[in-house]
This record gives sequence, structure tokens and C-alpha cells, in this order.
Amino acid sequence: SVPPGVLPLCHQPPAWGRGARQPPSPLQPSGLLLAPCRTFSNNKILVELNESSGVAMMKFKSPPVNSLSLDFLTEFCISLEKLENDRACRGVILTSAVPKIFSSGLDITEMCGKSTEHYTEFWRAVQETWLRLYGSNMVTVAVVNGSSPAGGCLLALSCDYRIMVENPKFSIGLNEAQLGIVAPFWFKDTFVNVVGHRVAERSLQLGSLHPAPEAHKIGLVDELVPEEKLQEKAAAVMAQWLALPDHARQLTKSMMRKAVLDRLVAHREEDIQNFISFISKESIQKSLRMYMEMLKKKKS
Ligand code: CO8
Repeated sequence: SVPPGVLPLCHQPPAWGRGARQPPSPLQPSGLLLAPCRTFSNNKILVELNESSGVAMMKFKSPPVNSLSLDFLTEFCISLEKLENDRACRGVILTSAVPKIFSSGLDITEMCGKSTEHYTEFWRAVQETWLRLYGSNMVTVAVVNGSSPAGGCLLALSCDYRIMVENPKFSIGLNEAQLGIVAPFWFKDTFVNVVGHRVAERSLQLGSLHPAPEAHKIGLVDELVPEEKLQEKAAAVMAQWLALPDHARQLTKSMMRKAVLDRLVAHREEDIQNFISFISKESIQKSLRMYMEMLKKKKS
């Protein structure tokens, strides 16, 4: 059922969409060709844009765990910017092409034993990714089809809606405290905006990774869906959100998110310095090394 105040599902591209403003191609005067799908792929992300629905799918394909390395984040920002500037695109679905993993979060090797210059570049890319995704004008839906700790959780939290696979083996959360590090204020702000202060505080202090049913219960994800229904559900959610006039939805989104976005923009350089001085501490480096060793031992 459609919540009050939301227009019913729209099966035709609405007249007010960004796509509708695109001039018809001379080769396709009707503009309604056979659901053309434009694909662009780089090393770590595959993007498929369905021009008739105006929805793009961004699939993370960086095995083994879609960790958010500098290269991954750079590709992510470039892909998102391309879609943002493409009038044929009104919505993006983020998902993973790697079985069982949405994203393992920030690539820990980028934060271990590197130079100050590297930490600066890396952290700027992390900030940029969040600023672009959280501030996107497009409708953003995360299809969390596997585990999604820390930075992976942040990507999902930055979307407008989260659908997770109904499997208690997969968990999601901001588990930074378990690594002996602290989630930055804008990770925390994004989390609070989704689940509220109390739930966020407990979860952050404990560094909790919530199995899918629990994540749903605390509102960290909006819906749980069996694996085989994920794409169908994502398309239905997209259609519901795209049934509204873009300008009204975009201004509303901006009204809800602006204060949190502005806070990072105003303190961006300070945030980079904080990251560098925190991550460069020998005690923090030691915690990260031990955590990586623990991951490797768990395997053997
Ligand atoms: N970064 C780099 N490498 C990773 C990461 C990662 N985040 N996660 C896993 N790997 C590596 C593993 O070490 C392993 O490498 P190898 O094959 O060489 O041994 C390989 O990926 C596969 O990992 P697993 O064998 O563990 O794969 P599983 O399928 O069994 O498990 C999981 C997948 C559940 C994702 C598991 O790997 C895991 O829990 N990973 C750690 C996730 C995590 O805790 N991420 C937090 C990153 S920190 C972050 O995102 C925010 C930081 C904010 C910084 C603020 C500072 C101020």
C-alpha cells in the first residue's frame, strides 16, 4: 500500500522527470526505443543505465570483499558524477556483484603504514564519496545483498532507502569501535539521521554489527527481502520514489540533509587533519594491524 501523501506508482516516465527534459534523439524521434541500456564499466564498478526508466544500477565488482580503496572511491565518485549530470538518469541502485558481500568498508590497507600525503588523499576521497552520495539529487536505493560493515554501512546509510537480503548470516553496522577506531562525526550524523540518537549511541559505542533481522528491527534497513526478490523490490521502491516531481523531492531531501552536509563542508580540512593525527598514532596502527591479522587467522 502507498503511504499517505505519496503518489501512486507511476508506470510511465512522468512528465516532470529529469529524463523528460532530455531532447529526443534524431534517430529515435519517439524517444521510446526498446528500453535502451547504456553501460559503462571501469575496474571496480559496473554501471548500467536504463534510459527508459531513468534508473541506473551501480554494481560493485572489486573482489574479494569490495573494500573501499582509493581507486574504488575515485571510480565511485566519477561514476556518480556522470549519472548526476546525465538528464536521462533520475535514480541509482547501489548493489554488489560479489557474492555475500555488499562492501567490507574502508580498505584497511590504505590506513596502515602509509605517508601523510597518502592519508590526506585517501581521506579526501572518503569525504568526497559521502558528500556526493548523501547530497545526491537522484533517488538512491541500496540493495544490501551481503555483509556491510563500517564504510559499507555508511554507503547504505547515505542512500534514501535500504533493502537488505533476508539472511541472518549477513550483518551491517558501524563497527569502528571494535577496530579500536572512532567513527567520524559525519558517519555518526548520518547514522543518527536514520535510526535516532539512542539507538545510534548504543550501536556506535558497542561497535555493533547487526544481523539483518536486527538491522531491520532498529530501522537501520527499511526492508528485508529474499535474495531472489531483491531486484524486483528495488524496482518497485524506485518507481514509488520517482512518481514524485523531482524538484519537490530534491528540495525536501536537501532540507533534511543540508545541516549535516554543511557541517563537513565547513570543517573538511580540520577533519582531514584529525584523521591523519589519529591514524598516524602508533597505538592505532597497532590496533589496525592486529585486526588485519585477526581477519587472516579467522580464515585458517
Ligand atoms: N580492508 C582491507 N582488506 C580487507 C577488508 C578491509 N576492510 N576486509 C576484508 N579484507 C581482506 C581480508 O584480510 C582477506 O584478505 P586475505 O585474503 O589476504 O587474507 C580478504 O579480504 C577476505 O576477507 P575474509 O576472509 O574475512 O572474507 P569473508 O568473506 O570471510 O568475510 C567480511 C568478509 C565479513 C567483510 C570480513 O572480511 C570482515 O569482517 N572484514 C572487516 C570489515 C571491517 O571491519 N571493516 C572496517 C573498515 S574501517 C571503516 O570502514 C571506517 C573507518 C573509519 C576511520 C575513522 C578513523 C578516524
